[in-house]
Amino acid sequence: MASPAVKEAITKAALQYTKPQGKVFEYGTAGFRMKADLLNTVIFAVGLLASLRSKKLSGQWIGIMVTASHNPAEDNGVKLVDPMGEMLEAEWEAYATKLANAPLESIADVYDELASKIDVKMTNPARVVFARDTRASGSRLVGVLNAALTATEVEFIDFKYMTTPQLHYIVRCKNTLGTQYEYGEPSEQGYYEKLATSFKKVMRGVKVQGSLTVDCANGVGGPKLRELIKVLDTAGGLDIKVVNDDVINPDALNFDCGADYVKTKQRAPPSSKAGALDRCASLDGDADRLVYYFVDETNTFRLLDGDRIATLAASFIGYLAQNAGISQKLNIGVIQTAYANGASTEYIKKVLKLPTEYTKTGVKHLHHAALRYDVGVYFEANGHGTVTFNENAMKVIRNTEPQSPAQKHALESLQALTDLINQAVGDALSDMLLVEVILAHKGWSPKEWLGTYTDLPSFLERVEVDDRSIFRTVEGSAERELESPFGLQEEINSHQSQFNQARSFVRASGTEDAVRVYAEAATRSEADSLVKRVRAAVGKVGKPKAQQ
Ligand code: G16
Repeated sequence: MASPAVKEAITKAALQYTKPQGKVFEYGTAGFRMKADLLNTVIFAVGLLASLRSKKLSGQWIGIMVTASHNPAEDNGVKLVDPMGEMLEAEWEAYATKLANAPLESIADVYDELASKIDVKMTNPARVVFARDTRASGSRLVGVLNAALTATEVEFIDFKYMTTPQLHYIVRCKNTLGTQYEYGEPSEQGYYEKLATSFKKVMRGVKVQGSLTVDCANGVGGPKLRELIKVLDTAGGLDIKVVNDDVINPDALNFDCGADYVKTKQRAPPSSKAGALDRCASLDGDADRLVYYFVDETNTFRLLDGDRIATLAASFIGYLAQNAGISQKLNIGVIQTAYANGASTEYIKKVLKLPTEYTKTGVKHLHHAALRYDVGVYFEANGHGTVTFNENAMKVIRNTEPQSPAQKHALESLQALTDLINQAVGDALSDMLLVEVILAHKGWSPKEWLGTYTDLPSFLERVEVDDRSIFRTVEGSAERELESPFGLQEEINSHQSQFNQARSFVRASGTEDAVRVYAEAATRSEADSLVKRVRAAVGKVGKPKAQQ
């Protein structure tokens, strides 16, 4: 039971805020996300939940990130980070939802009821670290968070502006400090140094060719990338040109730039001045997503998305494991979602000869599936992902006695990769260094990378509907099949059957008030016709807002 004094403090603090009328909150794909002015009471509830979560885990540090990532500037959001830097345990999402919907007058009782239900020892300490992206609403929301953490007597540290993956890194470092799983120095500088040191190790003997232009979505990734560049200090010949790093104009965030823009529009940001074959990359607003691209000699835009990063990483790790003589001891798997281009899955199975699995959208789902492999490579097509190495993989890499200088080099490179990769969560800055390392080792330009397989033409559309909650997918279908609205899946199937190598699916977004429609097919015109037909079918049942 919470003490009467704490309950009183919670009620007093909560009543400073007003709950938006008639709004039902839900912990979605990546926490709570919506228009920033609706978020006060949700943030307050998240502060309370973090206190319970930390107490339940005997005072381990819990992270809270205030961000809406790829969403427009007027949105904001909040998500919780578990002790090893992973997303909040799924069962607790329901508790977050419950607290977020509790009336403010009785929120202290709901807090107390939850504490009993989850069997939290209330005398345990609670510790929280938090950070935010550069959105204008962030400072107000952090103020609300402060109020909730103070009322519940939580020890907390405000890390101010950070990328989402940096905060995940800090949480993992804090909880592993002084243990055999020590992950690094729990500071921003420690993060840069870990990346730079491992990058230098794995770049021994090779050099990056040409420069890399990085579009930072006018988000927190811009200033943080500049810090990383200082610490990297031209290691490996890396020459990064930072663009779209305006964090002063609040409306510039994710506007006509960033990874989501590039992936969904399949074009470079209009501001891009890159020439033919120039290597370019885009981050999203909180720097957890990364996509690469270039314009070829015929001025055609070429995208290298998350599927491409996954295949590149899996093939390189497989190659190093082979050279190190440990490939028989490591099972490597690749985790994708329904958005993965069919050609990438074929390539993974037939050329890389690796197992693949599909999960629902949301890195939290992919991460868990990845952990079932010694080396789990997971990326969403949108560029969000990483690689995990389990304890067995770490032991094999660390303890194998090299039989030749080549094996020694491969083992050392693998070891350095385990430090270069942010294993806690998808991290655009760490993923960018990983891609640069692999391209340098292979001596590839993005053109050779693109040449590994040919994507099926695809389209991803966003449709605004009256009520997206009616679009429910069949459990176990990895969101490839709808169970409701009734009849829509049959209609999608019938359109799909009329095109070659065609696939289409519909799912409700968990971060935006919209439904997503994906289609791919053998040719661009077939994919285009399919996406239009499915979009129209969604429109019929969902009554798009614009048509009301
Ligand atoms: C978040 C999640 C991703 C997910 C994306 C879109 O990304 O972390 O795993 O793919 O939302 O999800 P949905 O289609 O449900 O809106 P981010 O970069 O916005 O945090």
